[in-house]
Amino acid sequence: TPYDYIVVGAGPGGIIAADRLSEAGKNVLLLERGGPSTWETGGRYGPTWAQGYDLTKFDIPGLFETLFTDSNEFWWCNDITVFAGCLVGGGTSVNGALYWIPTSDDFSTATGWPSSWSNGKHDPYVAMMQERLPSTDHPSTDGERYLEQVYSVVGQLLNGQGYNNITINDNPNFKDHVYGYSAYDFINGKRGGPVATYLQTAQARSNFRMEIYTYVSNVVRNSSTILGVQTNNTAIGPNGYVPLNPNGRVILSGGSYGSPRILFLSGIGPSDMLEIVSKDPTYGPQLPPQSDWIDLPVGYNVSDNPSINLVFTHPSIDAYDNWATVWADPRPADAAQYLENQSGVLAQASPRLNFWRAYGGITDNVVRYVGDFYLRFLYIEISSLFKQLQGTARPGAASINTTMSYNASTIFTITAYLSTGITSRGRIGIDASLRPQPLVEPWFEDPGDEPVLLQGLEDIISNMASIPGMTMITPDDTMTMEEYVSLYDRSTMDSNHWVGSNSILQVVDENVKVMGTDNLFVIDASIMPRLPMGNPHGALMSAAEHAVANILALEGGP
Ligand code: 6FA
Ligand code: ABL
Repeated sequence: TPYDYIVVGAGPGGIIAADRLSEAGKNVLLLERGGPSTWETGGRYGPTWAQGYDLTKFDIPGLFETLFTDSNEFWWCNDITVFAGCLVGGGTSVNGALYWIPTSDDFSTATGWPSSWSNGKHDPYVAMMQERLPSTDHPSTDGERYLEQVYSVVGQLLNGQGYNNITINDNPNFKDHVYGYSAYDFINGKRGGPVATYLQTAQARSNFRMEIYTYVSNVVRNSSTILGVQTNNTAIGPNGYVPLNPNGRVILSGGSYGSPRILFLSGIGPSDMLEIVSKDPTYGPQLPPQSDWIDLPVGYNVSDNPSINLVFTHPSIDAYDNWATVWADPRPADAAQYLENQSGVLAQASPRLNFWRAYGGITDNVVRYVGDFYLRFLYIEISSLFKQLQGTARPGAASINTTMSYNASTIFTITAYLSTGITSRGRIGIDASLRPQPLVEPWFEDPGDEPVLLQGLEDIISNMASIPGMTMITPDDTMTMEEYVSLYDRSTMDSNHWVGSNSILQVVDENVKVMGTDNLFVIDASIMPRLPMGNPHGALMSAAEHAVANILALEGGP
């Protein structure tokens, strides 16, 4: 059967697109290279302690940290050199699920969005997303909060720096000197996200079909017109080829690394990348003739938050065994509580507190009154000097570097990220084996970003002496913060928040159509021209709502 729409990649972008297209009555095929994730999708990889309860590693929020320490790592894309989820749900099946309602700045022209997406025009799509996917800062089904010692200690620290404590997603525009409980898109104490919501409504429709373990190498085109997609799945079409209806459309949702590769293999992108493809014995001969190559800056303008970890101890902290026992040998009472009704420590991923602070040229410092607090409100216009610091605090630590002796059962981490306003940009491309990877690493590529993150880190610990018993063990007392930052292994500054490789207004137009084509679109993190203020998947999902609405409204389609 030919399809009206073929969507490539079942991450958040692809799932939301496929759901809305099928809701509009279109005949939709969603192709995903990976396999199932949560129990609901057919996934069966769970801990022995949860056997008989229909729960996988991806369902149980408290198993989040074990994704990085398990030797069976089938969920990561094995041909991409950074962390990327290759399974149903993409990144949203393996991420920390921190979920932030976008700020009005996240879709401003100052951050690279078209005016048709700015000045309130994006707001309806944020509302649509929230209706499908509410956020919670108390994911345990009993409404209680667990393992909150990190919140108390870091909250006290930030109070001393003039921060205010708010419910973050009730005040999305307040992102300066604020902190609050970590918010998630977990539902009923389990991983929720687009897989538990949008994908379920799509799958209930007869005009929707999903094929897993189906890898799309390229689109097949006649000059500017896409005719179909080439896959490795010979069960869905002759030689794996799937055709479109005559006026059908393809939407690429393979993520910030996956979608650029499909474009390169389809003859779309900078000529140095297309030359690499042309030398490949399998894919070179399938490239369109050079006269049909479409020269677009695919892979440029890439950003990811530079992030740096600080590790501390405090006698009040329960580091939860650094999450090392939750998979094979969890605390029995916590496992029993979780199995009984999805409540307790294991109903939440590791983060406990998130905070934001703005640095540099804020254009409006108006004090506005909210609830019991005075808050500084960030004006919509962002000057190029302004850079946003974001922090996440959690029990445990991924790595510790100290000669000091310390009590490992009381460790906790503060990760500081630089987001909106960073001026560093990198480049994503492919190597001779066609594996996507960073060609230019984006962290601190512009020398203007490093001093701001350094200042942010120094401010975070500025009043540490006022918290009795709080000790920093990485960096330890043998090193200044400046030395720590300058020696920090650049490749470990990866925050997994890659955006920009198919930036809107550069590679895709305001309707997310790939420039120079008639019927090829992109809906995933790669279209976001700048990092949003928080971890990106909230802003990405409202962007997907907006993008698919534009596509449906665009004439000439099926
Ligand atoms: N974002 C947040 O907002 N909060 C978080 O807590 C958070 N944590 C993490 C995290 O802990 C990790 C380890 C990672 C990797 C990411 C995190 N993120 C977080 C970022 C967030 O998950 C991503 O920004 C978001 O998932 C990006 O969504 P996209 O739709 O752009 O792309 P995905 O990579 O999620 O999905 C692409 C899908 O396409 C995958 O399922 C992939 O298998 C499939 N695909 C790719 N190429 C394909 C091809 N050629 N053929 C078929 N399928 C393909
Ligand atoms: C995110 O948005 C980041 O992309 C993740 O890196 C982060 O998780 C989650 N949210 C939660 O804050 C961290 C883990 O807590 C670490 O243990 C792990 O080493 C790191 O991801 C790997 O990048």
